[in-house]
Amino acid sequence: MPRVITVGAAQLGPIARADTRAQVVGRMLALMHEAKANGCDLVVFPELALTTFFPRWYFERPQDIDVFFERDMPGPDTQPLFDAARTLGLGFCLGYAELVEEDGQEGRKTRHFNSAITVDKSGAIVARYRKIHLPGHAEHEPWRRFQHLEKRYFERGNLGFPAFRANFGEGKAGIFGMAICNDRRWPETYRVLGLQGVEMILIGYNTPVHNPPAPEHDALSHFHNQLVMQSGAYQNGTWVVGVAKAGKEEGVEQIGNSIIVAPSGEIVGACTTTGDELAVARCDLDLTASYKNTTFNFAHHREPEQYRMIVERKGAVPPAKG
Ligand code: CDT
Repeated sequence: MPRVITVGAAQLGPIARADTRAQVVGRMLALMHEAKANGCDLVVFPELALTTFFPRWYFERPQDIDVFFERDMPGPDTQPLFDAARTLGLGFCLGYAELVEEDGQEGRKTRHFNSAITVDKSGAIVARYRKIHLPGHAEHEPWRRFQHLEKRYFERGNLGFPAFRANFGEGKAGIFGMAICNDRRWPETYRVLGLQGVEMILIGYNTPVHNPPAPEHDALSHFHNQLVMQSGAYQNGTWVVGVAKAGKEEGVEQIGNSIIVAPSGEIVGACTTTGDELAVARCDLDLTASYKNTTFNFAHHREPEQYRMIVERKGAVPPAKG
């Protein structure tokens, strides 16, 4: 019997800075109900889904930053998502800003991560990921029309790219992985998960149309979005679900273009607006096999020893002789 997981890409339109968590969670619950009505087993929400994309502003005071972070997951505002998972029998993947209080040798330490969790149909958190490729800059750069201060507000993720087994019902178990936004542009993300046999990668993102250091890329933002996820899927024989926070948010235009990509690299589901929208696709996890067992049979065709020789040379091309 094929292992078919029906997935909903639960794109969110803009979230204003003044919007409350309860308002946003209300919108997410509406998408979860729509997903259930469409037969979904799993819905994927965007990166930093509970708030506006706050790294676009420069803040100095910790209290101005920490309001965007969750100390508990679930907390009082997010508990309804977990309750809905249980009552609807619907898993979800959620991106959010995670604040962790740790007791270390030097006393209490507050840590900030750009994180995602996967929750199963019983409402249990089955996996956690913390964003590794943090884009942007750490200092205020007033020349930009808007900031991208992820390197200021987040620590680099410390959990690696772990693939995990999850079960979304009878005949709906598989190997999953998560990545967040800028991670999707890096082949290493997919390959590290691919080497663990991943069958479906869940990715949320917030991507402005305008890239201040390279405005010449703006017109290619949708093309690049699709290019990286389609090639990541094909080259690793995996499903990829990419979900945007879209539309004009606090004056900044963000791409939508949420897509569900098959292991063939083909797009099989897509959002067509820049608002709250659900795109649904039936994803047969067993379709991964014909790629993993043939063209991308890693055990048979990869040449890690050859790659290592180049890495040890640090990738630099030796100077020309003579
Ligand atoms: N949130 C996030 O990671 N955004 C980045 C913007 C980089 S500008 C090309 C992204 O890779 O989409």
